[in-house]
Amino acid sequence: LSVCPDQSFQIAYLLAHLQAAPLAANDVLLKPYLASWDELIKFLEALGPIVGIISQEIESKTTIIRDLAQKAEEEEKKMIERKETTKQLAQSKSSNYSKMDQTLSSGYTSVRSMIKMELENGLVDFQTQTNSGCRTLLRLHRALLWLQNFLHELGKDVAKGERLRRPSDLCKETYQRTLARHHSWWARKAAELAFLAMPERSYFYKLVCVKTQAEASVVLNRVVKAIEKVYKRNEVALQEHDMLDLP
Ligand code: 1PW
Repeated sequence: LSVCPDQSFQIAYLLAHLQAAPLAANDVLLKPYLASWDELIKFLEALGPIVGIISQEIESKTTIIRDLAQKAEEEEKKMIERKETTKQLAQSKSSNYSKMDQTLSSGYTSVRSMIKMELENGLVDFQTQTNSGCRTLLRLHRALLWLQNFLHELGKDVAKGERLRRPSDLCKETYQRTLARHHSWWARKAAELAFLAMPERSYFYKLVCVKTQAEASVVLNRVVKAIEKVYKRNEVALQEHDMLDLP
């Protein structure tokens, strides 16, 4: 995939971040996951001002998780500094400092380490709404299913003579069968406005640097496959911890 000139969104970067996200057999690294979202947000922003406003809501979710990660990192630094002082005072090597390091470090590295750390520290509320990383990830996770479905539909090629469907219709249908059920009446109205403002197919071709539907199919299907892999892993991780309905 080549870099497309004169635009912010780069499908090559999106694919690279998505492919960097899977960790080991069943985990997802948060940094590339959030970087994938940065790129997806650029994609949405390129679709016009109304969709742009809606994507700010998604962006705020990525900010919440990044802020949590940053705070955790600062806490960790402070702890290590404190330990250093205690160490100097005690002047002894025989302690469990290294054990503390392990429990503290990098809770927000991956989806599973975040779930584990937040659960262990009682940060996940199953009854009322909080800004835990887990419930915030769930919002992104649900939105990713919509994007996966939308891009999949957009990437479908048709037989000769058949007509390609309008992106705004595809967007509307995929939204209604995925994300809409999780949204309030107001959010659904906002989404409906965005469907009306959706550009034509040729505009999407430009965004992903292709000229024909056949080329678009190839590119979009690579992205959809990469999204699918990440999505499935997160679905399993959240489901294993009963986190698919976090308020
Ligand atoms: C391009 C056409 C847009 C249709 C798809 C919509 C994209 C998803 C973002 C919709 C945002 C609508 C307003 C707010 C919704 C929030 O309530 C919701 N956030 C998300 C990202 O789904 C849930 O977050 P909350 O309220 O539980 O913190």
